[in-house]
Amino acid sequence: MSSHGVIQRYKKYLPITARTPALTLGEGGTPLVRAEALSRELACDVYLKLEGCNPTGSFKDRGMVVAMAKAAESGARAVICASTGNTSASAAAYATRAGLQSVVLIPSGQIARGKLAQAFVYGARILALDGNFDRALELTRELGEAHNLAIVNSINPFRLEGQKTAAFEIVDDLTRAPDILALPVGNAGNITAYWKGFVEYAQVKNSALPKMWGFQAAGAAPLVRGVPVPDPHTIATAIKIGNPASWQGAIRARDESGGLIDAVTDEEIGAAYAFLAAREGVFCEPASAASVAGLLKKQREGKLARGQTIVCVLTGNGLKDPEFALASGFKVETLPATSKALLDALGL
Ligand code: AN7
Repeated sequence: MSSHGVIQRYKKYLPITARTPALTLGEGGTPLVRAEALSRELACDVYLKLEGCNPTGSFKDRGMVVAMAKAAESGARAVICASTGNTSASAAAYATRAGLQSVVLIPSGQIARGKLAQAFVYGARILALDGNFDRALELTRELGEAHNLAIVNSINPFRLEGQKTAAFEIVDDLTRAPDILALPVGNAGNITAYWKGFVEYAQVKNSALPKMWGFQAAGAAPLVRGVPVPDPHTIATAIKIGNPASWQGAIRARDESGGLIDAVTDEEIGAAYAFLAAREGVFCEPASAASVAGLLKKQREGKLARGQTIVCVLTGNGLKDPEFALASGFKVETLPATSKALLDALGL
């Protein structure tokens, strides 16, 4: 069966009209895989939502397809976004698909290479700023409003509408809501959208509501500190954000669900990233591993009860950031092309 994507599958829950183009690159329908090692480690039933399996390798595609379809429907000719990388890759792909030009503002030198490669190949106009993501988003708002460019950051409500479909899929796949949903938090659109999705589905399907557990990087944790961070820093460049646009949405998701938003250090993120690859066979990007780092931290603190059903959202594919993957001591052994050399190297 061909893949019809988020708009087709969840049309009745989305602001789709007869004039909205049936845009898709096959987004959504991502795997929910049981994490065997992590379940043992946490004495819980843990699942990984592999959002890196989306067409451009991140969760952004779900919201982007709806935002882009609505932009095309409204007659926009070009779209603009600020990005730590994944939004730009997704915007560039879906803009091309919709026949629109994309303009992406990125913090110079702070975007993982895979994401930059995507924006380039899909044909975005890439503008690298001498400034951070938060400044890029301010400029996006200014340009978008003044020059009739459709803004496709998550301040565009259609992004959150499409994004909420991930919550629907989790409830459909588990045949219930999890007890806890763990996810990384940057600009806070995703946590806001998941909560909206769980609440809407609870009304339709009578499903329960999970506790929302969001995790920020310790050097970029404005929601944990309660004030914007003017100069955020973390190895997880995707979530290097000091003043999240959906601040209130994140706080509401946390408080209405009885959840929490906490910080994890770069060391904890790196350890969770390595655990997922080496023990689960799942290669995600560093920011995504913040969700697992957070669960491991809560368990160490004695704040994770046994036996709960947990879904951990792995927001982006590990291939996005090959430099991070290879930075910790990767070395290739080059050998003569003989079976003897190979057997000697293996000690057989
Ligand atoms: C892999 O691409 O903000 O809290 O500009 O790429 O909804 O912002 C990316 C964010 C988590 C945080 N994981 O989600 C962007 C951008 C990955 C991400 C987040 C991002 P939000």
